[in-house]
Amino acid sequence: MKEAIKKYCTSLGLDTVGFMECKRFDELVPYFEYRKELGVENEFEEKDSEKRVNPKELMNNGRTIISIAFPYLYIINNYNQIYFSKYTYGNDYHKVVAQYLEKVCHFINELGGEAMYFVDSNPLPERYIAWKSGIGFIGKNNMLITEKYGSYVFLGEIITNLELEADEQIENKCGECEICIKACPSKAIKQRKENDIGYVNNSNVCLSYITQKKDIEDLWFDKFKGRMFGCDTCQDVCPYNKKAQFSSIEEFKPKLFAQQVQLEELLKIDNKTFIEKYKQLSCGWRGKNILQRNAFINAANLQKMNLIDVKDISSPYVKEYYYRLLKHFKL
Ligand code: B12
Repeated sequence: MKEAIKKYCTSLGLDTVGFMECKRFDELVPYFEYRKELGVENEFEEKDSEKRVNPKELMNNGRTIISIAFPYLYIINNYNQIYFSKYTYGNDYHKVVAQYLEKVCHFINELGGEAMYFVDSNPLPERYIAWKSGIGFIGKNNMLITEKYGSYVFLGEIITNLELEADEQIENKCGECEICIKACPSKAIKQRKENDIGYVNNSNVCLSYITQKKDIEDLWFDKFKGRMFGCDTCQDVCPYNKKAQFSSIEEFKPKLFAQQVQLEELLKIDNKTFIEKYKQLSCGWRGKNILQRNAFINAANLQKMNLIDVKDISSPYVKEYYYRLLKHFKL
């Protein structure tokens, strides 16, 4: 049955699939507590630590977890002054991955098994599961890095009550390389110290988080450096991504307005434009105001605040950033 499931996934264009036993991750408990002590836990992380380490909380008769990688790379370099991160060029991965996983679940049902699927906004430690399922290793930048597609993959999981043979995990291949640590603009990636349990990167200063965070301090205004949403720096510099293969998942094909940022449209964005265009992207879940704010911050960095007419700003939240930016950049 394992081979039948892998063959079916391959027929969907998913050729990076791994299997692990569905069990409680006791080894993660001290790790998550250690991160809590260090204050590097992020507001977007699951709060219920038992749910994080015990997949049986999600499916109590679960016997196997299947981890599937969804490659999304279509364009390597984006030389525009203002740019979205690669993972938000195409259709929202939460929806796309869910559609594929649903098909695999139906296939497992036909084999007589029960199956539940998960992608992103769930308590499962997806990268850890992917590592333990043998589809890649976890780099110093905390990214799950696959052989074929590098780290430019989304992850999705299926828990099933079928007992399927587990795969071998792949050991870390970073060695002495510290390119991502040096390249991270906000020093969010930490050297692993002797007594560190696992990586303790501080995602609270990760620029990907800052572009998604509701309330940010002025000190971040100069650090956006063209980032509209998300950050790819630690991935773009990773040697394992130099030979990353392009995706063939049609739904992740870049949309022109995401590939080439329409600054004036984003500065004056209204609900209609947001719902028709940007809500369809992986950044859509964070809402219109965060996108408009980020457009303001990038316009200010490029001395293009003249493109903004304060009368067009309907949101008090965005208007507050408008005046903070004028003051911060002495405009
Ligand atoms: C919250 C979150 C964020 C937050 C916080 C990230 C963070 N703290 O890691 C923010 C907004 C910053 C973020 C950013 C991004 N995210 Co995000 N995010 C998540 C989410 C929802 C939870 C992650 C989490 O719990 N992190 C807590 C840490 C501790 O867990 P972890 O990152 O999995 O780290 C594991 C390893 O360190 C591992 N480990 C490694 N070595 C060792 C050794 C030992 C002994 C032990 C015990 C453990 C251990 O254990 C950890 C636990 O799993 C996951 C989905 C999920 N449910 O997992 C997506 C997810 C991790 N994000 C994803 C993506 C694509 C991104 C971005 C690349 C988007 C972008 N371009 O901006 C960036 C990458 C930033 C980075 N370098 O991490 C993908 C990653 C895919 C991949 N190839 O790795 C995921 C899996 C979503 C998905 N379904 O595809 N994200």
